[in-house]
Amino acid sequence: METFANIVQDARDSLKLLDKSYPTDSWTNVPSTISRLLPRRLHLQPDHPITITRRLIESRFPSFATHNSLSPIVSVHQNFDSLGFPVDHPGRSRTDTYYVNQDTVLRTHTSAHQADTFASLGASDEGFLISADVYRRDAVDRSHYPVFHQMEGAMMWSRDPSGSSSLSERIWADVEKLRRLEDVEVSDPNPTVHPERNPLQKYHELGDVEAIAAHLKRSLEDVVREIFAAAKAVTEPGSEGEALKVRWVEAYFPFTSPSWELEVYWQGDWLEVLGCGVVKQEIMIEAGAPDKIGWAFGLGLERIAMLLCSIPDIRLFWSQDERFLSQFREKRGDDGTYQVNKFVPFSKHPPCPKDVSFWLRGTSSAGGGTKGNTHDFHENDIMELVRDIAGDIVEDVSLVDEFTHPKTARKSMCYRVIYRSLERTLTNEEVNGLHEKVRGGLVERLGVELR
Ligand code: FA5
Ligand code: MG
Repeated sequence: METFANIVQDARDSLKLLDKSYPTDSWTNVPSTISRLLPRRLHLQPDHPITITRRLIESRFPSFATHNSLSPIVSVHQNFDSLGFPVDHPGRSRTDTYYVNQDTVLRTHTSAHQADTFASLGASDEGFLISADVYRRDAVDRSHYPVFHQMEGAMMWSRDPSGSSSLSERIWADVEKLRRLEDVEVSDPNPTVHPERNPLQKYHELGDVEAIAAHLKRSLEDVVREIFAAAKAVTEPGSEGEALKVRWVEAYFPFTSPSWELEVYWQGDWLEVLGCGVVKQEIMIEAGAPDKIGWAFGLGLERIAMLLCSIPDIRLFWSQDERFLSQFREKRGDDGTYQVNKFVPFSKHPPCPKDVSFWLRGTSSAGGGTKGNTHDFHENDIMELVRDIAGDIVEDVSLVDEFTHPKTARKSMCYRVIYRSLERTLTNEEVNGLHEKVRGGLVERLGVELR
C-alpha cells in the first residue's frame, strides 16, 4: 500500500538520503516522513529561532571553532562504539534509533562527532562547538519530535605544559577569566567525584578534575544566564534583575566521568537543558591526543528556543507558514546582547481527539498461544505509524487504558490520538479519513486486532 512509505522502502534494496544511495537490509527503518526532513537543517536557516538560539550560545564561546554542516548519516561506530556504549545499550535498538542499514544510522546525538573532532584538533585549538539535526524514535507530544537539534561543546587543555605552572593552576587561571555571575542562584550539593556514582577516571588527578569541573560549570551557567536574560526581558519586561535559579544533578553518560545535568527553574518547574562531564580519556587516547584533557557538553536547542521565544509546540519549528517565520529576526543590542521576539500565536485551531482500542496478538502462554508467538510490540511503532499517516496534524498520542483479559490473558490497549493543525481548522471528514488509515495501519503493520 502506497500510504505505508517505509514498507515500500524496506522492499527496495537502496535508500536515497541527501542525494546519495545507501544499501538497505533488515535493519533499515527510516520512513520517508523522516528522510524528507534531512535537507531542512533548521539550525542554518537565517532568522529561524533555532539559528538565533545557536548564535546566541556561540557568542559566549568566541574562540571556539564551529562545525555546523556535518552529515547526519554516521556509522554505528561513530554514534555508539567510539563513545563506549555497551553492545546491549537500549539506545542501540531499532525501536529507538533510525538505521539506514546495519552499519549506518541517522545520528542520535551530536556526540557522534566527538571522536573525529578531537582527532582533528590542532595544537592551538582550545575548543569546538558542533550544532546539528539529530534523530530519535520517540513519543509524540508538544515537546517531542523525532528530529531535533543539539549543540555539542568541548574544551581541552594540554597536560604536557610548556611553562612552569601545573595543569590545575593553568585551568584555575582560566576559571578566573570567566564572568562572575552575581544574579544566578546555583544549587550544587554534589561532590566533584563519587566512587560509585560518578567516579574519577584512573588516568586523572582529583585536583585537575576539580578545576575542569569548575570551568565547565561556570561556563555553562554563563550560557544559561545569557539565554534567560534575553528570555526574561521579553516575557517579563522589567524583571531582568530577578535571580535565575539553576541546579546541578549527577548524571551518567558512557563517554564522560564524572557527569552532570544542568536544570533551570522556569515557570514553576525544573527543566533539564543539557548533559555534560569530563571526557573519558580513552576517547582522547583513541583520537591520538592522549595528552589532552577536558570537558564536553550537549544541549537541546529546541528546548532552549521554546523558552527563549515562548514557542508552545515543538512542531512549530518545522512550520513553513510566514505567520510563524516572519515573527523572528536576529537582533543584537549596542552592547552585543541578543534581543529575541516572543512568539505571538496565530489563532488556535480546535483539537480533535479520537480513540483506538485493540487486542495484541497471543501475549501469553496461558491463552493457549503457540510458544514464540508473543507479540513484539513497542510504543514507538505506534507513534511512528500515526506520524507517517497524519504528519504534523498529530499533536499527541497517549495510552489511555490497558487491561489483560482474566480468562484468555490477552492484552487490550486503548490509545488516544489528538489531531490538530497549527495552521487551519480540520474538517470532520479529513480527521475521520486519517483515523481510518491509522486503524488500518495498526492491523497491517503491527498485526493487532481492532476491538
Ligand atoms: C545526550 O544526547 C548526550 N550526548 C549529551 C552529552 C554530550 C553528555 C557531551 C556529556 C557530554 P541527552 O539524551 O540527555 O544526552 O540529550 C541532551 C539534551 O538534548 C537534553 O538535555 C535535552 O535538552 C535535549 N533533548 C534530549 N531529548 C530531546 C527530545 N526528544 N526533544 C528535545 N530535546 C531533547
Ligand atoms: Mg538527558
